[in-house]
Amino acid sequence: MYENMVTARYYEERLQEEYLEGKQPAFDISAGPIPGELHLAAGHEASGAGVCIHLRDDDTVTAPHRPHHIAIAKGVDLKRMTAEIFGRRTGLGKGKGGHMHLFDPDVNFACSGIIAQGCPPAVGAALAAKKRNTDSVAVAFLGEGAIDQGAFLESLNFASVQNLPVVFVIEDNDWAISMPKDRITDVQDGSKRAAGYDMHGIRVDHDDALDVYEAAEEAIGRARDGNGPTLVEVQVHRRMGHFMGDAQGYRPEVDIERHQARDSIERLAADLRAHDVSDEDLDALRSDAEEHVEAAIEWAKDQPEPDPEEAYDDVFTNPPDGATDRERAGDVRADGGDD
Ligand SMILES: Cc1ncc(C[n+]2csc(CCOP(=O)(O)OP(=O)(O)O)c2C)c(N)n1
Ligand SMILES: [Mg+2]
Repeated sequence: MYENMVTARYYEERLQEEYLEGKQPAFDISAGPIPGELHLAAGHEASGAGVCIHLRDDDTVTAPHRPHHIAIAKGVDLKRMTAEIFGRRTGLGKGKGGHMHLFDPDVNFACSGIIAQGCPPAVGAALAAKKRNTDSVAVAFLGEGAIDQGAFLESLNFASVQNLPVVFVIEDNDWAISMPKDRITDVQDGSKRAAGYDMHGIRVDHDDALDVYEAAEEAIGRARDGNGPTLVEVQVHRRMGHFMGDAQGYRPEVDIERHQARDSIERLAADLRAHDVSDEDLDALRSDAEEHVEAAIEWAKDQPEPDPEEAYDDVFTNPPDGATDRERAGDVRADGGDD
């Protein structure tokens, strides 16, 4: 878990540097090697690592718009993921999805920029696992800002009524962009929503990786043993802005300091030292992680850009009846639009 967490943290720090290149002095979101929005997850690491350590490649994970720590913990190929983030042709989605749309079928990982969108597909994967009589499970991660979305609430209901092997993990970082949690819901403990579906609910109220590990062990074990779904909420911390370029004018300085002071990585390091893991061992894990990240970034930046001729390839499936050959080939939009 420690190796995973330091990899994720260093990855975010390096992406932050790469992202800002070419976007200054006036912030230009479309410029630089990583064009578009970038949501970094520094401070969320305990949740991804503590949950995904219990998963196998054949288990499914869906993640939201802040996905990197979860993808890393699930074992997504770091080189191809990084190439995707840099918009390169050898990226996971041939450079067309970017950082919010990472799909790795080798380890059954997907994420989406639409909040709570990952819940129904995770429930679908769980239903498929049940019908196939396998013991694989699915986990849907979402933010606390998404817990009033219909997609989430309907997924809880369906998972419960069908007794599906799925776990929902709410990452509660107190904020949904600029909106504090207490302004969007009167139920501050999101895991309580489980009760309305006769489902197990657990809240880990601090982002201690070992406590997340234990909560996830119980939840994933229940799913794998055929005993149905669980809703887990983990308190995490948003150490950065909502996305890169967010000046956070809405956020009290004291709140930023509180989130930055709480570091689950330092906490796990202290736990490991208390169990006689040496500083040298921790340093070695950290430098291996840094090398791994640097190699992925170096590789990604060397990869070719996509060919504009291929812009529409793989974009449409199942063109509607009546689509022309040109539309089928993806040359123009099947609904007649030309943009
Ligand atoms: C269905 C939908 N509505 C609105 C948005 C715009 N949006 C992007 S992120 C976000 C807030 C997400 O907050 P939270 O779920 O707490 O995740 P966090 O960013 O804190 O990790 C919103 C409203 C969206 N992406 N999808
Ligand atoms: Mg949030």
